[in-house]
Amino acid sequence: MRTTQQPIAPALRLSQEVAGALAQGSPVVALESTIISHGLPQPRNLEVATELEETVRECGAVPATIAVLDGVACIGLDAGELKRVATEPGLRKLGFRDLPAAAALRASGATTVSATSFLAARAGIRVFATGGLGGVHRGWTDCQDESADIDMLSRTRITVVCAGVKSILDVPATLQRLETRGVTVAGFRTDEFPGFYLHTSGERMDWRIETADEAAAIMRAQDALGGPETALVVANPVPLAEQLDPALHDRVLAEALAAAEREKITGQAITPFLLDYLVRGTGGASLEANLAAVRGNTRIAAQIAASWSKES
Ligand code: PSU
Ligand code: MN
Repeated sequence: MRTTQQPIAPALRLSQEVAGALAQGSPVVALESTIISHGLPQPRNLEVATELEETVRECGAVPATIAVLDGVACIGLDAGELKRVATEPGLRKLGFRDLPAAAALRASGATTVSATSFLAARAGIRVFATGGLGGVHRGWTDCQDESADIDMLSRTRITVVCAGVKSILDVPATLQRLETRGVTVAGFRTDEFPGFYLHTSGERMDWRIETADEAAAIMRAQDALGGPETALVVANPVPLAEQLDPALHDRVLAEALAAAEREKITGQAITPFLLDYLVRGTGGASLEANLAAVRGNTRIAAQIAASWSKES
């Protein structure tokens, strides 16, 4: 495992707490920042960012929220830096491909799943919690929008705990792509792939695990087998009681997709646009479901990180 004693690219800055935990082999959970800056409305976003870090701590692990500030990839943020991510106007959304430009041009930005996975793995962090992965957008035959999240997970040794992929996407197509790209997917106490705001997407999964220890065992098997450095996706559904009403979800999502087409929203802007439309169109109910999902994922990620550090 990489520790602070080993050289780390100068463009990466580990907080003292994260560096210390990694050096001791203590559990660390990476958290992404795009969900804070582009996925959740202010001022709730800062409260949530703080709460998620607390949740990781309560579960006995060290949180490492990741973002790029003035060109420096920061692994672990202090309170002031977290506030910057939550409130700075015009903060960029950075996928993996944006990292070199942001570093060279001293830009600041929140990191998506692709950029966060890369930076976390680079820093020696193995477990990462988010809400929902990016994936294949609907209407892919017209516009080939597939999130860079998928490509990065196909070549990064990281475990990402998520509530599936965002339901604004083409979920079956995304599952196909994860299969093609060799990304291991396991349901956490479920046989059905979660639907982000919804408990289930209706799609079946091939593997089901019941415990954090089983996730850690899969991670050890990944390493023992060798081969391409692929990720493990642990798909953990939002509890039924906290999911968004499926009928409301379907109705508002159809409106949101139509609005995005009408307003010609494409590229990086499409996901934040749809998530924001859902929040407003459901009177905030989608936000509560999204938060319930992220909270659950964060707890499971901390448990997996604990099991991983105990036995590796
Ligand atoms: N999960 C959430 N909200 C979000 C995201 C994930 O609950 O906003 C972010 C992640 O950073 C993910 C990104 O990588 O959305 C996907 O964006 P795109 O479709 O442009 O790749
Ligand atoms: Mn995209």
